[in-house]
Amino acid sequence: MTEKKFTTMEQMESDSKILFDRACDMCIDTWQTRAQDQKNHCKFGEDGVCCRICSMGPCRITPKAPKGICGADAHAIAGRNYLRTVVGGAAAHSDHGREIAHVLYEAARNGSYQIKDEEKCIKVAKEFGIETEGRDIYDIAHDLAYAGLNEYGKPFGTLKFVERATEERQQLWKKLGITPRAVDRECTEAMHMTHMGNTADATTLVRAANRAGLSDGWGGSMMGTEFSDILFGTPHPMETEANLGVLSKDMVNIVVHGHDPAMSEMVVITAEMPEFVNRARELGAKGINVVGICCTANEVAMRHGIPMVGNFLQQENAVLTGAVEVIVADVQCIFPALGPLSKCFHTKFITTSPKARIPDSDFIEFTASSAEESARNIVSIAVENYVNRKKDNLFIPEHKETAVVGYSCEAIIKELDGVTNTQVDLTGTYKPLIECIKSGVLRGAVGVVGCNNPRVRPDYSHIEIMKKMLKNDIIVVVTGCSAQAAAKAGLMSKEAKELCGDGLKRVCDLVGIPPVLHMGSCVDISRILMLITDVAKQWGINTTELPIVGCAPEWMSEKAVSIANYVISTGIDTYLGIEPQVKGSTEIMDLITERSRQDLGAGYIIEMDPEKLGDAMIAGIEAKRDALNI
Ligand code: SF4
Ligand code: MSK
Repeated sequence: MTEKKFTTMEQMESDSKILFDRACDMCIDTWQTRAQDQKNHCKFGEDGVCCRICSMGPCRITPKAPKGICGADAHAIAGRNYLRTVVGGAAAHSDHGREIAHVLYEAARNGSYQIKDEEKCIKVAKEFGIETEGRDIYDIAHDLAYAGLNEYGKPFGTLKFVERATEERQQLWKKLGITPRAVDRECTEAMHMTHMGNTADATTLVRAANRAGLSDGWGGSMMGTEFSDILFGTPHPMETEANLGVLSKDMVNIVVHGHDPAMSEMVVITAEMPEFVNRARELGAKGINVVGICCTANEVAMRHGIPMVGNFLQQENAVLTGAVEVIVADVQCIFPALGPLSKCFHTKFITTSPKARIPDSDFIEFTASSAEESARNIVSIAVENYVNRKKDNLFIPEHKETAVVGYSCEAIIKELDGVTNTQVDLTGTYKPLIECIKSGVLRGAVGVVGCNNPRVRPDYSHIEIMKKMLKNDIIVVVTGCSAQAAAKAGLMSKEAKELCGDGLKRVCDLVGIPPVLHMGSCVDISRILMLITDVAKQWGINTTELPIVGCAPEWMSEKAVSIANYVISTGIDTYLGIEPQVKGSTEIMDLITERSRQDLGAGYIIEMDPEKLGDAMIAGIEAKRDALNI
């Protein structure tokens, strides 16, 4: 058997360079040129000590001016900015979850959206105390969606999914006053707290950030994941491909971009309809090729095997190939630059959400009731646009890799069931995984998540850190744009076991899995929360004791800061390769690192050098093993 050659960073960067040069030749700007223009970042902004909360300011903290006009110091200002960042992320994730809950509410047997996972619908409905016996599944789903929507604004009590956490976490959150109540309440209250003339105490601001983050992870995001599974199916492993090479030179290419699967699912299904495929053929194309970018790529890859054309910083590259008929986006992580860029090609840039209106895009609103019609419209525009493609002006890089995607918690347990020892009944549990960790066959696990970022060499930290983990027998789970970085480098292929230490390689062989497990989109970090929680419960230890860490090596989004807050609050150390913008306050820095470890048992570890960051993660895992005496 010939040894597999994995796509290298240099090969990917060489493809990007060709596309970048194409842009320069056409006098089009891209993120590379704009990052160059913006490279002298505002120091006050970077350090988090610019306050523009009221019009007496903006006030900027310097040694000569240590307080704003109202008397707010660096700690109050950096703390307020930090909390507002978390709220931005928590609101975005949670509102995504709310949209899905509305779609679930509208689901009907003869409607645009149906229930795909009845078992999960019944299971989650029971958690909410909804009567399920002898009832129509759509009535149950309707009640569940209503109960879920109520989680956003209920006047009393705390979030239902908090009851899924370990008893130790629930008690600690109660003690610290960070148990999330209604999702909207946490976001609104945090905005109120940070209004001019309110909270100036650093600890209170960071605690509110923990609570707002928890309302995302154990609230909005978790509902987003669970309700998406109910509507579109709980993911199970399937093969796909990744990188720009998945674009087709002789098919109609539709790129789905953004986050909410309600839009992308419908586009995928519509693009398979014979009437559109036949029309594409009439116009000279071989068919229709739907591919994904950012988290939408994760959503449709793990449920339909749709190829991933790339991650966040690759969105312009996809258009620059000249091979995209339509790029259609719903919410979050969409460059406004796609508007003017698409105008330089035949590409139609379509936006679908009133929450993300972008100049130079065509707006086709997507709602549960108009979904079919909107999807037909979008696919039709793409097909009819094929004849406008300039076939002599294409550059589709050839690199692509295969990847196995779709390891939901249910799928992981199912895979583990396939290898359980029948003498002891370990079916339906993580116990085989726990045994592998206890025995040292696996040293531990890492969740690598989040965006890529022009501040660093894009994708490099993701890929190099993952490779380092694999070599050291540490299994990796991924979500978001980290997943696409892994997929592009071949790390989600089963052949990637060749990059692993002996222990992890053996596990991959035995279970038949790749060493990097794809768990979905950014909201699906809630799957990682459940994985960690159930492993801790079945092991009989606290989450803080697990030899498991989180890592966001190239994060850029407010959502990532919200995620980091719920991950550390769940007891998992989080390693960051980009500094949070709070450096101007020693107190806030201490609160999110050392003090967080004292109070929550986990905090941030910040290190910009990916080599050192990886070493620190391994050291962190080994220290947890030592403490457990394993
Ligand atoms: Fe300046 Fe205080 Fe107003 Fe902020 S709230 S801008 S520190 S006066
Ligand atoms: S899409 S939040 S760039 S991971 Fe979820 Fe990627 Fe980060 Fe957006």
